[in-house]
Amino acid sequence: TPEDEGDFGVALDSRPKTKRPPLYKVLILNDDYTPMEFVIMVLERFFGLTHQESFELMLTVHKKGLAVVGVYSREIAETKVAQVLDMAQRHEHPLQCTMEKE
Ligand code: TYC
Repeated sequence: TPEDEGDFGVALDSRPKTKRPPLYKVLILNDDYTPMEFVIMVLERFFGLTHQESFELMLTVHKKGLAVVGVYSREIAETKVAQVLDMAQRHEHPLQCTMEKE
């Protein structure tokens, strides 16, 4: 252990281990075909944003190419990505959504 072993290699480090699980950013990517209203609806439905917040974030993605739409544990992030991709596929829109470790 990092400290307090003395000459004996005995673990005397009493600091609690507080390692937290990694968080993942969920990102939405711009494309030329997905309707703006569809992106707004997806952000409202799956990311708990208001219509106003969703409108502004959609415009950020439209102008900048991508944006982080939320930060979650791995399992929740995977679910959000799957929900977005499934909804996009079912409406035949090319909207892309991915996740990235923080
Ligand atoms: N660029 C799209 C359009 O002009 C709108 C759009 C915004 C698409 C955000 C995807 O993640 C996106 N219809």
